[in-house]
Amino acid sequence: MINITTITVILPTLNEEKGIGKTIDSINKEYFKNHGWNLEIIIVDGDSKDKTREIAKKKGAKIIIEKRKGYGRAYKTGMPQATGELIVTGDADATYPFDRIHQYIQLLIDKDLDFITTDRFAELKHGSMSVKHYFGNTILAISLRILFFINIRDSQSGMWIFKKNALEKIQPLQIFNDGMPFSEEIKIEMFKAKNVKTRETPSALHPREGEVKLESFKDGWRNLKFLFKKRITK
Ligand SMILES: Nc1nc2c(ncn2[C@@H]2O[C@H](COP(=O)(O)OP(=O)(O)OP(=O)(O)O)[C@@H](O)[C@H]2O)c(=O)[nH]1
Ligand SMILES: [Mg+2]
Repeated sequence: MINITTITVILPTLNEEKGIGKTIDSINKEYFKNHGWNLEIIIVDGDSKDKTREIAKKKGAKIIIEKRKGYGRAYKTGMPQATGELIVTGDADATYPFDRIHQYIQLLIDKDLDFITTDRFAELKHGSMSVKHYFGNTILAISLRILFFINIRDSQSGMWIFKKNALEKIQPLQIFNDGMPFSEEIKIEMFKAKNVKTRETPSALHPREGEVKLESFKDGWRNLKFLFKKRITK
């Protein structure tokens, strides 16, 4: 049984002034307080040119600046700095259901799991995923299942809930991909690791706030190539 004093929420941010406030506000802080958990919020900011850092700071978040580009790079810098026994991740664009993270945390505790990934397909809100992205995500998820025998539906979900010490049971963070493939890579590493109890849990996806940074085809193709390369070299 894990003893929790602090839970760290890590949010990578790049010009997310429209989503960061809503994302932080939606966390059920009452539940944390009632359970005696400190809530540490860290944003790993890619040198945003808008009000992202200002808003996050006002809402009590710690700010780490990581100028090196990349979604994965942000997590690689942020995760070692988490002081919590548990880490929760997700985009800062108000797409992920941060209002439900206390439920996922409770599930992790009750079932004594080490790593939970969330399935956005269980509840796609209107306008949250274009047909193009749905198609791309489906191909990537099927590829992951075939290549690595990991039975998950959503290989690209960016919301994970895990024990910080699970990071010691997988490959070192430094060798993870710096870009979007970080998301599928952490799932492969956790689901394939010995002594890491994993689960995918139904979740939801809301429409994005703020500008899109993803380059659908380029990033989708990169993710797919990454899967094949990892399969061959592992
Ligand atoms: N620090 C940092 N954060 C980044 C970088 N690129 C993206 N992010 C953040 O990482 C999260 C995921 O990026 P998104 O642009 O939302 O990618 P996505 O969810 O695949 O695409 P959408 O469907 O448009 O939401 C967001 O919170 C971004 O602000 C980067 O280079 N550095
Ligand atoms: Mg996003």
